[in-house]
Amino acid sequence: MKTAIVTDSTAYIPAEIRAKHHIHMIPLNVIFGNESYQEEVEIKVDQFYDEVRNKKELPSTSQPAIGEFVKLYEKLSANYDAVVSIHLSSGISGTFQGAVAAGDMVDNIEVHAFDTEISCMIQGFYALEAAEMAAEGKGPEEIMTRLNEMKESDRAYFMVDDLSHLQRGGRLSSAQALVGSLLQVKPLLHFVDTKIVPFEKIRTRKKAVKRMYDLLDEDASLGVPMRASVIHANREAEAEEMMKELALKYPHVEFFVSYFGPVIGTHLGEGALGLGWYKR
Ligand code: MYR
Repeated sequence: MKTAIVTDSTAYIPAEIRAKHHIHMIPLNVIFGNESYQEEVEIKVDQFYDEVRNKKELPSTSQPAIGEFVKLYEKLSANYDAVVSIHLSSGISGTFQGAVAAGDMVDNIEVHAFDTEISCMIQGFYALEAAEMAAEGKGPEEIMTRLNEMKESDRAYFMVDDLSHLQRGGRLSSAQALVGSLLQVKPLLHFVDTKIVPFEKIRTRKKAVKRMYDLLDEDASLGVPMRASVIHANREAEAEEMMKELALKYPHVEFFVSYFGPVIGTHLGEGALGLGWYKR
C-alpha cells in the first residue's frame, strides 16, 4: 500500500524536511487588496512581514480552492493508492472541510482527511509522523489511528504582541480581545475544541515565555521522547536562542525552530511567539 501524505502550507514545515519526507503541500492564500498570493510558493515569510510594514492596507487570508485539492489528489493517484491529508484546525479555517469535499469528488484514490485541531509546526509534527509511517509501508487506517492518538499528547501555547489582528480576523471573540488590550496583558493562548481561547492572562512577554517553559517542563521532565518546536513571527534570533537553551536542558526532546508564515502571521501579527510539542 502506497500512501501519500499531504498537508497544507500552515504547517510551515521547513522545506528541506518536507522534501526529505516526501510531504506534499497545498498552499493557503494571503490577500493584499485585489492580489492573492499562494504562501510558501508566491510569497515567502521574510517578504511577507516587509510587505505588511510597507503597505497601508492589512492583508486577509483564504483557504485553498476545492479545485486545487482535486488537482493534487488526482495527480497523486498516478503513484499512490491512498492519501492522508492533514490540515489546520477546522475551528479557524475551512481548509479541512475543503479536503473532505474534494476527497468525495475523486474516485481513483481514497482520501482520508484529518483535522489536527491546531496548526503550524504542531500540525507539521502530525505530517512528519504520518510520513515516517507511510515510508514504512503503513496504510492509511493505521496512520489515522496514530494521528488520533497524538491528539492526546500534543500541547501548544502562543502569545501575540497585539491582539487586534486576531480580533479583526474573527479568530478570537471581540470581548476577549477588548479585555486583553485594555489591561495591556500578553495573554497566553491555546486551542480548545478547535478554537483559540486565552489560557492565562500574563502581564509581560518575559513572564509569558517563562510560563511556556514551565508548561513544557510538566511534560519534558517525565523523560519520555518528545518533539517540540519554538515558533516565531519574524523573531528568529530569539527563537533560536530559546531552542538552544531548551535543547541543552532536555536532551531527550527533538527540537525544531519554525515560523508563523504569511497566513497565520496575518492573524497573529509580527512578534508572536509559540511553543508546542507532543510525546512520541
Ligand atoms: C483561512 O483563511 O482559512 C486561514 C485562517 C487562519 C487563521 C489563523 C488563526 C491563528 C492560528 C494560530 C495557530 C498557532 C499554533 C501554535
